[in-house]
Order: sequence, then C-alpha cells, then structure tokens
Amino acid sequence: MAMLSFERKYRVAGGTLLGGDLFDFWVGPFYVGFFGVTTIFCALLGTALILYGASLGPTWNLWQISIAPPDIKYGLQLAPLREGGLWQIITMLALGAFVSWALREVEICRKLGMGYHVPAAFGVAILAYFTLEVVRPVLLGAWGHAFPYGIFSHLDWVSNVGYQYLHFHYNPAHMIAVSFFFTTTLALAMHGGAILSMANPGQGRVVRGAEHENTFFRDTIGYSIGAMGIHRLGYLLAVNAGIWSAICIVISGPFWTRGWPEWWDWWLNMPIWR
Ligand code: UQ1
Repeated sequence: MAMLSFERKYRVAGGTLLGGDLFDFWVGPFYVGFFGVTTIFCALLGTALILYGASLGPTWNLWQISIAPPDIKYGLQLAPLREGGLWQIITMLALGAFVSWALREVEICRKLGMGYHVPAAFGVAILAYFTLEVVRPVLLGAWGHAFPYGIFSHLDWVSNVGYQYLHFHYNPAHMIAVSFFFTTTLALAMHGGAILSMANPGQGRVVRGAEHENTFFRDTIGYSIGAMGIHRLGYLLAVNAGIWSAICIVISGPFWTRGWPEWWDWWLNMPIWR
C-alpha cells in the first residue's frame, strides 16, 4: 500500500463531526472515525441481508438473483420480510452507508483544511439514488415503484419504466442528463489525454508543463480553459449529469403521466403555425 513519507504529516487529530476523538484513528492507510464505523456496519449488515434474501430462492444464478421492493398493494407501509421487507431494510442500510461515507469524507476534508467539493459531488450521486428509490415511490404512493436489487432485474425495471412512457429518450430532462454524461466522458478523455501526453512525452524527452497544454488547445480549437478551469468544468458536467438524471426520473409519473413523445406537442401547438 502506497504510503508516502509526507503523508504522516497530514494525519491530524480533530475535525470530527461526531464521536470526538473516540474513533479518531487510522487502521493501516484508512481513517476510521465515527462514520467509518457506521459505514462498515451498514454495508456489512446490508450485504448479509442481500445474501439472506438470495438464500430464500429461487436462484443462485448471479445474474438472476433479485431482491424486489414490496408489491404496489402495500403502498408506503412496511411489508413482511419475504415480500419486500428485506428490500426496505436493505434500502435504509444502503442510504445509511452512502451518507456515512459522505460524512466521513467531510471529516477528512476538515482535517486537511480542504473545501467540501468531493463530498458535495458524492452527495449528488446519493441524491440521484434517493430520488429513484425514495422520493419518486413516495410521490407515486407505493414502494413498489422503486427498482429491485438484481443485475438483470434492475435492467428490466429500467426498460419497463422507459416503455411505460413510450420512448424515454423524448424526455427533455433525460436528453439533458445524457448530454451531460457524454460531455463528462469527452472532457475526461481530453483531460486524461492532455495530462498523459504532457507527463509522458517519450523516452529521454523532458516532461512538459501547463504552457504546452494551453498551447495545444489554443492551436487546435483556439481556446484553452486552463489547468484549474478543466477541473471546474469536469465537476460542473459530472454533477449536472446526476442532477438532471434525478430530475428526469422524478418528473416521470409524478408530473407527466403520458408518453414523453407527446410532451413535444407544445411545439406543434404553438400559435405561430396557425
Ligand atoms: C484545456 O484547455 C486544459 O487547460 C490547459 C486542460 O488542462 C490540462 C485540459 O485537460 C483540456 C481538456 C482543455 C480543453 C478544454 C476546453 C473546454 C477547451
């Protein structure tokens, strides 16, 4: 495990949100903290319950194992363990683990005197999951609207919910989300390419710096966003991909019940065509 000599210098006490100095220690390279303990607790118990759910059958085929949410008939009630109750507990533990991880990140940021950009971005991923599994099912009145925990079963859920709105690609917020996902990969590919080509110019040749990166992009597209700027742009693109994903699914059902192609009728119905 990489442990650079200067890393010891950054292992500072304090900055904890909860637990004072009780859990303020490291195990090997890993900071523990109160939220490290709650992360491990939620993740291990959740995983054990997934295994228990799988053991109830009907299959051990890894692709087909699925822990489903309760039937629609249970509404927003608690369901019996074998009829979606397991899914409900696993979902709470998943959220417990995700939020614990984010708060552990916050504690580490505080120790290092950093901004909270990393936990804030991770918070957007949690928000997207929370919107899918909690906000939308609550707005629709039943946990049965959430997706099941299984490799193929969650893909089937996405396909079925998509076709329920005839053609999900006509959802304007979905269009924006997809565009942000694609642009994120484009930006990271360009940035990764720029950094590797600058840091690794070939055997026996000297490593290049920011001026070369800037000049490359100015020569090719007439503009360079800069070393700081590319990371701000990447953050903005990535976080928007998550935010628009959450928006595109939460409006499907609670705020728009017809096919998404039909939503574009506002364009055809504009008075300028008459
Ligand atoms: C860029 O301008 C830049 O600044 C020098 C980088 O930093 C190394 C980059 O990685 C990339 C990809 C760009 C180009 C990006 C735009 C939006 C012009």
